[in-house]
Amino acid sequence: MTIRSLVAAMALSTCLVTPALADPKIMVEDAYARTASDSAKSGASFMIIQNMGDSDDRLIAARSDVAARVELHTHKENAEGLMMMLPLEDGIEIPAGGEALLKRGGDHVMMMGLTEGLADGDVFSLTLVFEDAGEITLDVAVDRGRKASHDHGDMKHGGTHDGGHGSGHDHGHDSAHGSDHGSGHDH
Ligand SMILES: [Cu+2]
Repeated sequence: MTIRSLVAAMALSTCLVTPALADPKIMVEDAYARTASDSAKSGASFMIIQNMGDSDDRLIAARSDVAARVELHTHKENAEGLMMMLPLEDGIEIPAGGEALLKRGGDHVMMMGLTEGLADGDVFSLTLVFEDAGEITLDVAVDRGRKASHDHGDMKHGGTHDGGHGSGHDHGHDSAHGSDHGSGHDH
């Protein structure tokens, strides 16, 4: 992987991937993708989709420039006990005030017919289409080092997110506003 894509991947992993909306209904957190190899023809994306609104929503489609086709898949055990992937015709529901967890071995966004392949650390743009919230485009980094289980009860992860976000906002706003207004008015 290149230095540039590594830096991009690191930056992505430390911040929320959200659209620039004033009051987003849907927030996508912790998105990452996997491919079996740099030249693999397919890959999958995983993430946590949170519904901050008071009505249910549904992920109904997805697309990306890096893939000929993007489908919503899940894994199911067949009669022989093998795990099979199959398309979710009705999409993925995200209940009001709840979340949908897209993880390995479960629901996922399947990218098929990768045009140039995706190497570890590559970042690509993925557009999610929601029934109610409309389209949300996010950057997803390929991360083959990610462990299989996507445990939401990870205290360390949640703690750094909340702490960094809260204090950063408050300080930035107060000082910037105060000095700008003061000097502007006097002159
Ligand atoms: Cu799949």
